Amino acid sequence: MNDTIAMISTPIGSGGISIIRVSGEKALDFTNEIYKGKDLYKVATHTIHYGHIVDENEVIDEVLVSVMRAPKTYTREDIVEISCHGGVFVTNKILELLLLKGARLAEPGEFTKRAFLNGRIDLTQAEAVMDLIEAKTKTNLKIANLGLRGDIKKLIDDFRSRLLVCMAKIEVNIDYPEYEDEEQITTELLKPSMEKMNEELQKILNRCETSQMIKEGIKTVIIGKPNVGKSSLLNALLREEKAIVTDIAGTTRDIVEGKSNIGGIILNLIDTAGMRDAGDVVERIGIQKTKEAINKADLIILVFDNSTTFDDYDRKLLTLTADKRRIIVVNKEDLQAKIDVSEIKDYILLSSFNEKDIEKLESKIKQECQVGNINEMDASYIGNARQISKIKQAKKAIEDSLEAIKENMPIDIVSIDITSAWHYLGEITGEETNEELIKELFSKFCLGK
Ligand SMILES: Nc1nc2c(ncn2[C@@H]2O[C@H](COP(=O)(O)OP(=O)(O)OP(=O)(O)O)[C@@H](O)[C@H]2O)c(=O)[nH]1
Ligand SMILES: [Mg+2]
Repeated sequence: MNDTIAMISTPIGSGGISIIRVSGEKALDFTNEIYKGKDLYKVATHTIHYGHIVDENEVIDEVLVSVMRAPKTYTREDIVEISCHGGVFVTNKILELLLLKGARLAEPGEFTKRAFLNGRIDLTQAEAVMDLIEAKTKTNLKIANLGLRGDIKKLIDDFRSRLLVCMAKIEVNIDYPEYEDEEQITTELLKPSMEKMNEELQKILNRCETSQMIKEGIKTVIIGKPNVGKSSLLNALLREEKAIVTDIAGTTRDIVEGKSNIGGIILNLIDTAGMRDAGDVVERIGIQKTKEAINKADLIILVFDNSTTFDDYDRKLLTLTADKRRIIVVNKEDLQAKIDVSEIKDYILLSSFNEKDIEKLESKIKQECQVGNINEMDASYIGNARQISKIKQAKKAIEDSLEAIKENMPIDIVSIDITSAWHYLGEITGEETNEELIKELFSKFCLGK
């Protein structure tokens, strides 16, 4: 790991400035060789210097160079950042000069990987870096920042140290078996702590659906028979005329998608073809797609029309979505009511033309998906699939230990389960890790990060 890496850290394209980042033992050497200005070895750390990048004697660009000496840097190694003019050619040229001097092109995420390998951050913080870059809403941003601050690490470390206390108790018991009944006493002592941890992990897992919705957005599918106003509702939620709206039944024939941000949460909206007995092939395919969309949805908005009678199609849709998280909308409130709502339990009556109604629908969506108040969200809203799967494994091991205690198993059997729970949680923070995982995880990062 001792080689020095270099990469362009800003997006490739024309812009005000581009930044080329160099990290490693020779970061200052390589930069000094292509930089005309102060000797970078003689400047104070964390300072910025004006000068020129030169190729032999030819000036390539006028730049600002930031010098950050180890260990207080992103990677804990010496880092130099060259801010040059934001042209594709000039940026590449500077990178090329650094490579010619002996720097190696950094792999995606390699700077962050070094931060991890050098012990500045743990894996949850590294993953939070990526979440922060990808954040599309203030909720995403808030949760990513909690991760970056180390709150997930703290949460997991706390579980691990509690498990360690249990493991130590067992160790003592195994080392001093001469005390009679000691084994029985020890397992009974362990039980309450293991039960408590089991409950707490369950709480985190209960939230993970919500957390993933916060992270990925709420996959919301609008369904209803033809002409009830599904596309009108989609357009209203998107504040954009995305789908075609006409008074002809069967207007939407293919899936129409759009994204909207409702106060910090992304709605991934899908408008579908009106469900009814399929007339032609195109419509049949549309309906098939609708069924698939329903299966994958986090939330269904089922639309009925206030101005028509409640019929068998409506009834069918009510049954089809009975087990899904759904909101029932009775649309076209402004028209004369013909619908009989006796079969519908919980619904909202609205008009897709009314902005206030749309805002009400948005609050209802947040309430239904329990993503209401972002101020209440803390690091236990773990939305990372890798971390969740490890929590599930750890919880399973804790359940097994409780089972073993219940069955009066020997204490070393109980110990095996507790130790594996401790290992699984260690994989979340990266204290327990393997080469493959690290490689896979950082390869998803963007270049130059
Ligand atoms: N009066 C009134 N008309 C509405 C309202 N919402 C939609 N409409 C009208 O209802 C008709 C059908 O609307 P669409 O949004 O195309 O309905 P749809 O459910 O997408 O229909 P298909 O794509 O054919 O399944 C259009 O003429 C809309 O202008 C409403 O709240 N009030
Ligand atoms: Mg439509």
